[in-house]
Amino acid sequence: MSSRADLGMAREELAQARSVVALTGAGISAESGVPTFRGQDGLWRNYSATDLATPQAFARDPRLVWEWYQWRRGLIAKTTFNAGHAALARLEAGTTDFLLVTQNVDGLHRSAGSQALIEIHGNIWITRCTGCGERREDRRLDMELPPGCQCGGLLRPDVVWFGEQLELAALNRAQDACLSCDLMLVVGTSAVVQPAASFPMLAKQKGAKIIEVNLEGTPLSSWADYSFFDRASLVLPQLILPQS
Ligand code: BJW
Ligand code: ZN
Repeated sequence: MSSRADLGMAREELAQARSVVALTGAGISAESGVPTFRGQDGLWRNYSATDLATPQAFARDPRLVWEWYQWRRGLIAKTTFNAGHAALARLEAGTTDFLLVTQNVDGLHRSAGSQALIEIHGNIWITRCTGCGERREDRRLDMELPPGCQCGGLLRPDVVWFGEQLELAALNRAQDACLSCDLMLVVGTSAVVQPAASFPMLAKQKGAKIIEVNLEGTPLSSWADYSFFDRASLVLPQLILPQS
């Protein structure tokens, strides 16, 4: 566990780094009111991942899967970005080469102003037609379920479920950035879902420094250069100071 003195050192490393990748997970949005997946109040406590977040579940019962997504969309619609998201948007503005790789589908990083952003598990506000493949932003909370496309196909949320491939271009861009960065910030992820869970090790093997921010220990904590075990909305603003 890193100390207050480490906070100053980590801040300095971040300020000096030329190329930075930030990898975020559900924990950064938890303080905005978006439920996480694992842990005490996580979604998988009350819902089964295999019943809801797999292509098989959608094929079996698209209405059930959509009801769960509409409930989550309703929750997310009421939230706004927090000081953790805002700090990462600031970091982008002040870093020569920056990429934010998020596993989150809530869109809060973009609302906070992040632009160099890859949403590797997709976005809950975009639908994709299982027939013609068309993607479009769709923020409706009151449509009949499951929604259909003009082509007659069924719409699905444009997110990546277990057993599905991540979009190759996004995956390659994220992995390339991990292989060439000087420093990686890993925030609010349990680091158990592949392939994102292996990104920090890719960076570490190429010599990057790893700074972790999480409420609790993760598989990364034993080899990260710094681990700060506190809320992302408290730690990130201390690591990434406002530009003077
Ligand atoms: C705070 C905080 C605060 C809280 N401040 N911190 C290799 C080995 C074994 C298995 C596999 C493998 N390769 C692939 C697999 C299978 C699978 C996988 O990884 N399974 C593991 C569970 C074992 N992966 C896949 O299927 C992926 N596809 C793939 O790899 O394709 C190729 C392939 C397929 C099949 C076999 C082999 C290869 C796709 C993964 C898609 C994940 N999808 C989901 C749902 C997205 C849509 C939706 O939102 O509905 O993505 S699952 C869910 O988990 C979601 C998240 O993005 C993802 C990660 O979760 P995250 O963000 O880490 O959240 P939590 O809740 O786990 O953690 C929150 C953390 O925050 C905690 O640590 C807290 O302490 C912390 N925290 N408050 C700071 N205030
Ligand atoms: Zn269609």
